[in-house]
Amino acid sequence: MAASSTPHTRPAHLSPSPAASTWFLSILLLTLVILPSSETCGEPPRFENMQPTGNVKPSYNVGERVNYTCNPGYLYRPPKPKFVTCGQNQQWSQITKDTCYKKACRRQGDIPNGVVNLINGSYEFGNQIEFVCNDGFHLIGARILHCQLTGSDVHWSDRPPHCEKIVCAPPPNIANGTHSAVGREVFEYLSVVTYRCHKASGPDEFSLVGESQLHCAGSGKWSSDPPQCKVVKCPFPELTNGRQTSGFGRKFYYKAQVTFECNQGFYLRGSALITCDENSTWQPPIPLCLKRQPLFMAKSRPLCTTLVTRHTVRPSDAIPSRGTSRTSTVSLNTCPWEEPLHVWVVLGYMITLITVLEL
Ligand SMILES: *[C@@H]1O[C@H](CO)[C@@H](O)[C@H](O)[C@H]1NC(C)=O
Ligand SMILES: *[C@@H]1O[C@H](CO)[C@@H](O)[C@H](O)[C@H]1NC(C)=O
Ligand SMILES: *[C@@H]1O[C@H](CO)[C@@H](O)[C@H](O)[C@H]1NC(C)=O
Ligand SMILES: CC(=O)N[C@H]1CO[C@H](CO)[C@@H](O)[C@@H]1O
Repeated sequence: MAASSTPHTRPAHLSPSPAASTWFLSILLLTLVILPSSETCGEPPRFENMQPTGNVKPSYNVGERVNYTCNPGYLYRPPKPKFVTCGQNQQWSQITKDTCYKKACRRQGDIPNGVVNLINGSYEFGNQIEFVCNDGFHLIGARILHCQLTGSDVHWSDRPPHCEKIVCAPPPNIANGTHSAVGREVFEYLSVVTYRCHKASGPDEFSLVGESQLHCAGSGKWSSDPPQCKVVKCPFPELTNGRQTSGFGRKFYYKAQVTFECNQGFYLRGSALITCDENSTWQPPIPLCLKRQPLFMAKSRPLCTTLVTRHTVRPSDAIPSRGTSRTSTVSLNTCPWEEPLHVWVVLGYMITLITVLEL
């Protein structure tokens, strides 16, 4: 050990004197001759996949051989040496870790109606494989298998799964409605049923609330819950100081939409568009028309008003839900200073023109 750690290059501070060099070399030679442990190798190299066989000594003589044993899960690949020899140069002979290679689990092919994917590219232990069923089939069992070590051998973590054809049980029946496939027992993957509501016996129709179409999806489940058939009727949408602008009708069933507008001098708080929801309430709620409050004009110029003439053309009252009423508005402001700027510009131009003509 002492010899092998002696530096090969002489320290810089000794080089100027030839006498010192000679003395140093003598000591070195003497050391090599006296110490028998100089011709040895240290411990043999270690690897994650193989170990030196038997007990490891701290040092080995030149020519001594150390055999290797593959770790559990690894197998010896013959052409390469499975041992190291301590050489004259106190170095172990070459050995690489691919002397022992990973064992592989049994090859696993595709399964009926499904395929296998090699997640890590091979069947070696530590790796995984994944099963995927073809469209219209669903997997029963373990989707992923691990190639794992059991004792000194490797095995798959589970049995391969199987792919089962997707079928659905008949879709549920609903109150006051029916579906398009009553009486059928088995539904293939992706088959569709359509629900509809019965004709109501009372004055109000049933509305279909929810999805009208369901399809047989993966794992044999229907794509959604069945719809409901129920009477949905929102109250008449009344708006004080405002009026309805669209969605006229006598009855407001599920999803009916109405729009509003406030009268002149009022502003809308809330949504101008409301929809009748499944619980027979307007969403968002009916808005409010609130009086405009001009902050500084109200008191200083009480004389300013807008004269408004309105003509409303209503569609035929017999079919109120068809068409919309039209309103034409003519407004005249009593305060000229509230007129838009272009009026003043035209006025100024005319005054200038008259003045120029008189000159
Ligand atoms: C190494 O293995 C060889 C052949 O398998 C055998 O002859 C030899 O005795 C073994 N050496 C040691 C040190 O175990
Ligand atoms: C195999 O691949 C999976 C997914 O990429 C990864 O999580 C896992 O660590 C890999 N296993 C090995 C042994 O490389
Ligand atoms: C209707 O009422 C039910 C039960 O009170 C509630 O769960 C649902 O969210 C309501 N629907 C809407 C659109 O508000
Ligand atoms: C509005 C409503 O739910 N109507 C009828 C629906 O069907 C059930 C029974 O199937 C009746 O009890 C309801 O009156």
